[in-house]
Formats: sequence, C-alpha cells, structure tokens
Amino acid sequence: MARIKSARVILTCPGRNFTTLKIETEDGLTGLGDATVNGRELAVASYLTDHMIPALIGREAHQIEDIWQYFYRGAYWRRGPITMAAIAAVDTALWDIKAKAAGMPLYQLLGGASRTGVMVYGHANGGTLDETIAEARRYREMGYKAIRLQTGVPGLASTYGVSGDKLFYEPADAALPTENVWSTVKYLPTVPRLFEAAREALGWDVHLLHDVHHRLTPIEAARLGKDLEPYRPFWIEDPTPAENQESFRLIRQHTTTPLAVGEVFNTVWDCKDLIQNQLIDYIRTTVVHAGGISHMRRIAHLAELYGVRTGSHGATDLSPVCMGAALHFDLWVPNFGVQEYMRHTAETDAVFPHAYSFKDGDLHPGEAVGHGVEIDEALAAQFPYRPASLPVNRLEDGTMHNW
Ligand code: CS2
Ligand code: MG
Repeated sequence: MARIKSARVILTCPGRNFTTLKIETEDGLTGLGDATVNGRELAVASYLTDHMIPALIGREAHQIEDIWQYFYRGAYWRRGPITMAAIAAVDTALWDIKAKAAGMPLYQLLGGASRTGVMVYGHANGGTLDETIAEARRYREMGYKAIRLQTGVPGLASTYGVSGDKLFYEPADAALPTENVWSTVKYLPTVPRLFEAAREALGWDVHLLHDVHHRLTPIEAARLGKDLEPYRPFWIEDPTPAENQESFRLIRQHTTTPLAVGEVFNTVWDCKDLIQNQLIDYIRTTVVHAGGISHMRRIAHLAELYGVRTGSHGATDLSPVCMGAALHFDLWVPNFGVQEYMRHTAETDAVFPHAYSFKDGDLHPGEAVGHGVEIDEALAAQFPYRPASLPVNRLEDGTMHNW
C-alpha cells in the first residue's frame, strides 16, 4: 500500500518554462510527471493545484487506472489540452512510483524491451537551402539515422522550424505572441528543392522528414506529397489541420508519401477515425499531452490494429521528464516508428538529471528504476517562471492563418 501523502507543482524556467508535478507517498517514494503545455504552463499548474491535487491526496498510488478514470470521467468538462496534460502528469508520476516500488526501469514494468534502442530524429534547419544541407550533414556525422529538414522560404522573414539555436528550438519567443507572416505560394516550391538537394548530399541511407506545421489545405498537402514522392520522405507531418480528420482522405487519394499527425491531440478520440480508416501512417501523440503512459498505450494498441506506428513529438518544450517516460514507452511499444529528439539546454539538463543517453542515432532510457528522470528543486528555484507565448501567423494580406 502506498497512500499519496503530497503532490505539488514545480514551475521553473531553465531556458524555457516547464510545469512539473511531484507526488510523494507515505512510504517515501516520489514520482515526477511533465505537465508542460507551451504558452499555457500556468493554466495546467492551476488545474493541478486547484482542481486535482485536493482530490488526489490520500488515494492509493498503485491504483493508476482508477485514478486516471476518476480524473477523466469525473471531469464533466472532459478532454482538451489543459485537462489531459494535468491527467498525464499524475499518470506519469504514478507509473514512475510503481516502477520504483517494483525496483525496475519503467519499460520492464510495461512489458520489457521490444528493441535494442529508440531511433530518434534530429532537426536540421537553416535560413537557406545550403545552410540546411550543411546542418543535415552535421546531424549525419553525429550519427543520426533520421533527420528533419526545415529551411527558410525566400521572400518570407521567418518560417516554422528555422531557429538561431541549432540543437534546440524554442518558438515561444515573447510574453505576447509575435506575428509571423506566411505564404503558401512561396513555401510550396521550396520543399521539393530541399529534398532533392538533401538526397543529392546525403544519399538514400538516411530517413528524411518534414513538418508542414498545419499550414496547407488538403489539396495543397496532396500536391506537396506528390512532389516529394521521388525523394521518398519518411513522412510529412501535420500537412493540414486535423480537426477535420476526413480531410486526410483527400490527401491519401493523391499521394503515397507517409503522413504523420497528432502532437496537438490529447485523447484517442482526436485520432480514432484517422487510425481506423488508415488515413495516416504515424501517430505523434505524446506522454505529456495525451493523458500519460496509460492513455498512450490505448492509442498505440488501436494504432497497431491498423498498421499505424508511433512517432511521438519530442520538442524542446516537452521536458526531460516527458522524454524519459516517452523512451520507456518507445522501448516497449510493439508498433514503434520513431521518436523526435530536440535537445534541451544545458541548464534544463542540469535541473532535470536523467538516465537516458544518445548513441549511434538511438536514445536509450537507461536502467535506473522508474522513468529515470529527477528534478533538482534547489536549482529549479533559481529559474523563475517567465511569461512566454507561441507566435501567431498571418497571410501577407493580414488574414489569420495557422501557426
Ligand atoms: C513542432 C514543435 O517539433 C515539432 O514537430 O511541431 O516544435 C511545435 O511547434 C512546438 O512543440 C510548439 O510548442
Ligand atoms: Mg510538429
């Protein structure tokens, strides 16, 4: 028996804001869960502190499923990014505790390793095509087997995924949203040119990916998919906004380029139709945004029935706690595809000491008990929360668009 004695939210900003939940049981075990929603860190902190933790204290920490159901079905206003990140944090912390109580790494508790390592993809980006290809070569030299390519668009001052820092990417760049400008007409021709140059420079023994970041209409996404077919992308991601899951059918009718979606999804209901109709090839839901380990397993099991593989989001704004838990999930899950790996700053890694490590293009969660990530609370306190918002996007004529 391990009654929950305390639970509290730790806000810290070691280079960027993170919301972390720490749960402690009466027998002295502690567990951590990531609750970070980029630009909405305080909302999740409040949902946990004001609406969940009071009902969590005193519960049996080992009853992970019952606690998950209590906070999901018990919330009349259910689902959504804030609610599901808060539930995810509790779920992840409880799995951390249960694995520690069992004296084993979390992946063993889930069912053991299904592979020797977790293939990850890094982010090669640059203001110009040449800069991006040079970055891609650098990632190849670091041993990456999969590389995401994002390049500047001639005529646009900025675009998604092109950053000053090359190993990590933080788009929440101001207290109030900065306004970016977008042009699909200018963007569409750049990606085939980028992939042609990348295949020329890197050859075919490397997976190449691209994130469209929700910015095309379905028929424009179909056009891009067709244009990229000669270069065999591993996937194009978020080709069109996925509120209308049916719109992926139109893309599917025109191209065999693999499709990935789901980093903004927070429950299986957001992707059930996409998976059951085989409209996608990779599901990108994450431990922190999609209800934790417990719900990610449900999504993965549904996906497995339809040949859809996991490809979890792993941006800098998902904390090392999420990355650590995700890697245990990735090592176990039978229908694994790839794990995104945007590195964290040195100060973030210092605040969140972790057991996972990178080698030859793979991450491995390590053999520490639990998910293998801790928090240095004294150091975390030295980085107070700082308001930061994601940008917004407008077309050149001022029309609001998707960022
Ligand atoms: C992106 C993210 O990594 C990705 O695939 O979509 O960088 C996303 O823009 C950020 O996580 C938003 O906070
Ligand atoms: Mg993305």
